[in-house]
Amino acid sequence: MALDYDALNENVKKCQYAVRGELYLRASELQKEGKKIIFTNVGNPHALGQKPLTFPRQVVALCQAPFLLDDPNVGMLFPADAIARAKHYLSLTSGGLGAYSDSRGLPGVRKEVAEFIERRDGYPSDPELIFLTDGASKGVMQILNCVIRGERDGILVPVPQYPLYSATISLLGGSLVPYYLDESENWGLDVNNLRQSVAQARSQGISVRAMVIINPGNPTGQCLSEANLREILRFCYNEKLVLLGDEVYQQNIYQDERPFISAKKVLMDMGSPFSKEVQLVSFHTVSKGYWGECGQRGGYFEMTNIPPRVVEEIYKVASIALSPNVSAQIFMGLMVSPPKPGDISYDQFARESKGILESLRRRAKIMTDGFNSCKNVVCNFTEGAMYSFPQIRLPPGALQAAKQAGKVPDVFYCLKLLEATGISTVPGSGFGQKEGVFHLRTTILPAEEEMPEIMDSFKKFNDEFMTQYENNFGYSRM
Ligand code: DCS
Repeated sequence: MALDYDALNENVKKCQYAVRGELYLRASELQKEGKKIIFTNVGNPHALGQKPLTFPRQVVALCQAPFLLDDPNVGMLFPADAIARAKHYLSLTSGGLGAYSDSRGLPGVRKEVAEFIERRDGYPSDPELIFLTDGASKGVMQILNCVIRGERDGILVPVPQYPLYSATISLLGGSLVPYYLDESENWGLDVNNLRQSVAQARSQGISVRAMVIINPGNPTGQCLSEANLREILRFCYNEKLVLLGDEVYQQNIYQDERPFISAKKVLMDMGSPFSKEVQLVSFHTVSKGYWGECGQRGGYFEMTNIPPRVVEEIYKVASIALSPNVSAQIFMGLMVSPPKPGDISYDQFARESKGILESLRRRAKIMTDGFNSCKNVVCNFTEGAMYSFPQIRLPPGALQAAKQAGKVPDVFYCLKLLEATGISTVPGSGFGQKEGVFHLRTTILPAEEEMPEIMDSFKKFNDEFMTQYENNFGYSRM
């Protein structure tokens, strides 16, 4: 039978997604047995206690329950600007939140996204080239689906990378072409590495078609500089690659030296011929930033220099799924046009969002400092995004013990950490890392007041683990 395991599509079996892999499954088991688990494996802020922003929830609540708008007491429960916004969004739909929208999303919301991009970058943006999606994931999958024709089509992906990319490329039967980020350069991207990766892939008969950048990085947390983005775009121009710019963490910046700058802005700044020719698709989401509305599943992508006939084809494919979530589209509309100074809800909105971002900034530092105080652990500062990705230098005794247990060394370490402390992380092998080098990923999302205790418990476990397995034969290499 087609759904017997042996008969399954091999690409489905090959595909791996570490964020919900072995560690997550074991953590869920332990939780069922009554152990307290700190889930730092997924960048899911509300699951770790982050409160939703008030204004967007008020607006969407009214859109979900439009009969409240007819209630004479509505003004006692909801501020006037939330009521006005709810009416505005309902007027953009054809039948409220229970009706499908256009498969590209509501035209009115796509216009708001285009206006946001124009304000952000200082260049025009066309709503016709913006598609709303169920989270950024669906957008990435739609575009990769259009790019990958078979196993000889290669996609350049950073290593370490977020496994959405490796998993989708496997699922679609394409080839992942890795380029390594340099840990000793704060996970910087060296264009010479890119050239080598492309040359090597070509020598194996792979035609490299697209390049992924994650800026700010997941799991690595680095922010790309403008100069680096320019080099990347020039490289894509020379090599005729579509650039997929994953910019879902653009609001999550924790340092001032390298603010977020979009690939679209850098491309437009470069002028002709680059700005007219380099093909770029940029992704964004409501799951990250200070919104963290992961469960709503809202996202968009913007296409630059993609021919109209191709846009039509992508529209056709999007149409097969009928419509992105309509309530999530409204979240996206609100994210790109939040309350403005002078609006009734502005002060509260600004206070809430600033509170979340400032706390994330402090948590990023507590985590990095905590990791760097541990024996045999080194960690680059989280410049942006939501993760910390420390390198764990495992002593030979630990490598041996892992081998005996039939586990990859970093999986072995993370399982021991989970059993000892309840901290659920993702082993670095799930994101890709250089041979013989080990990491783990945690989010920086646990509540700030719990952070010192979590880091103390990590340090106690780690330092004991290192002492237990240490011997005189050296370490896994840097
Ligand atoms: N791109 C990157 C780089 C991500 O980290 C994520 C989610 C996505 C896209 C997709 O997000 P949405 O589909 O929700 O818009 N990050 C996962 C992670 O690493 N932990 O949690 C989710």
